[in-house]
Amino acid sequence: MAEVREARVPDIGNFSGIPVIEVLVAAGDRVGKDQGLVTLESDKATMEVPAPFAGVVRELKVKVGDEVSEGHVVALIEAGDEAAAEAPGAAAPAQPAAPTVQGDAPAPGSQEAVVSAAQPTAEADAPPPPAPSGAGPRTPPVAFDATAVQPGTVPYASPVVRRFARELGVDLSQVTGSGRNGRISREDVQQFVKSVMAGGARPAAGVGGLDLLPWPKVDFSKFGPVETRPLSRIQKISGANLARNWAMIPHVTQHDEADITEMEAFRKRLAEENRELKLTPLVFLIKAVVSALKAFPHFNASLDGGQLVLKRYFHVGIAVDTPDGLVVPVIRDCDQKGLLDLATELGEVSKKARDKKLGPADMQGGCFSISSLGGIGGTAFTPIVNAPEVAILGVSRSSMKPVWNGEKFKPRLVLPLSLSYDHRVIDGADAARFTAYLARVLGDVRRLLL
Ligand code: CAO
Repeated sequence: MAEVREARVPDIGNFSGIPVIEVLVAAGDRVGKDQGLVTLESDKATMEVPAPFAGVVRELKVKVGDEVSEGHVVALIEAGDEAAAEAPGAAAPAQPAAPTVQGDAPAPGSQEAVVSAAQPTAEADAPPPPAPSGAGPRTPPVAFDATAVQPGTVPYASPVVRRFARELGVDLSQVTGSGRNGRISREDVQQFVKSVMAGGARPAAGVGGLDLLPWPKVDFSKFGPVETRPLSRIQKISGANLARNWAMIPHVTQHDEADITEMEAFRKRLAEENRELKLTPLVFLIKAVVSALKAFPHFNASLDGGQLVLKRYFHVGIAVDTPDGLVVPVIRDCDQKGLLDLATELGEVSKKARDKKLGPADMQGGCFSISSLGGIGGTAFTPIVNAPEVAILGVSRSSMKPVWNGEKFKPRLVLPLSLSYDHRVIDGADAARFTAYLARVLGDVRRLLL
């Protein structure tokens, strides 16, 4: 008989006492290395505990609702092929570690089930049973921007309560939960509806005291054929963050243009010499942003109550478009890295993001974000500040334009820049100075050496 070994919670950053919200396997299941065993969800991040080796699950040491920290034993696994061969279903191929997106449907293992299962109680609408083991490919250790998700942005309620709210057209984000950790019960929804119908209480004031009308409930099928698709888990979480940031930060967007004719010529030469790398304008933008953050330190800052925290490090978040939604991995210490290093790292994090392999640590600690749509098109847009940062640079597609040089029009390659900023921290004049500075540096990249 092969050796039985412990599968423990790995290093999960600064988290401890994280609830188990889903048990993904059962005793007797055969698991592949890195296959998810259980899902943990704090109020800031979701992660899976992977099997450290292949084998057969002999015993589960945790159940839904248990709280675990680094080093906690979650299962005993009989290691090795021999054990796997004995297990029922051994002929089936091992579940791959990184195939699906979690929570695309309101079914066990979905966002709805996951969120509600984080708050187990003795109520009738108790958490759903764990997802059946071996029921299809497992989620990769998908993780979200732990710094960006704030407690309370995703309403806590069971699937039954969610269904009930949907039937009544109630937006759960407007309901105040009376249960533990703000969990919303059926009674809370009923109470909410009563108060709205009575014309007294408006829908519960949301984050920051917003007093908004309920979301319009429309039966679109009355107007033509429709299809309903659930939002991905990443879309739900990033959507909650974007909504909060848009509602709470007084945004202004400053638009500018940079003449990158010479920069492009240099970039192309460099790309030719380094064909193994994908050297796009974005790496020059990262360097230019670092230079601008040094020149304008209050752009490298965060609001903390009545104080401004100024950062002395230069970690830049890059918005990456993935099939499941937007994620923002962070490239660290960009001030200490050259263009080629940044190109390598950008390629790595983009791939990791698209392969759903980013962990919480990959998305923490950003000072400033860049959202580049330059590879796609457009002339300007309004990026949303990635709180608690205070500014974000949007980049659109460069194009040749006639530029007046004082004597005649010359064809120049012009890059559109759109800087959104938190007007509580940054004044319009400084924003204009910041983008003018960026344009100057990008117009003559030798300035990056200064
Ligand atoms: N102008 C003209 N061409 C540009 C350009 C620009 N501003 N930026 C990039 N390009 C070119 C690149 O050079 C590349 O050309 P080649 O194929 O000839 O090499 C092509 O467009 C594709 O670039 P890319 O988008 O793959 O690479 P990137 O380094 O510019 O960006 C990444 C990487 C991960 C940021 C990008 O792929 C991405 O996901 N962008 C979307 C971000 C997003 O969704 N933002 C919106 C968030 S809401 O605020």
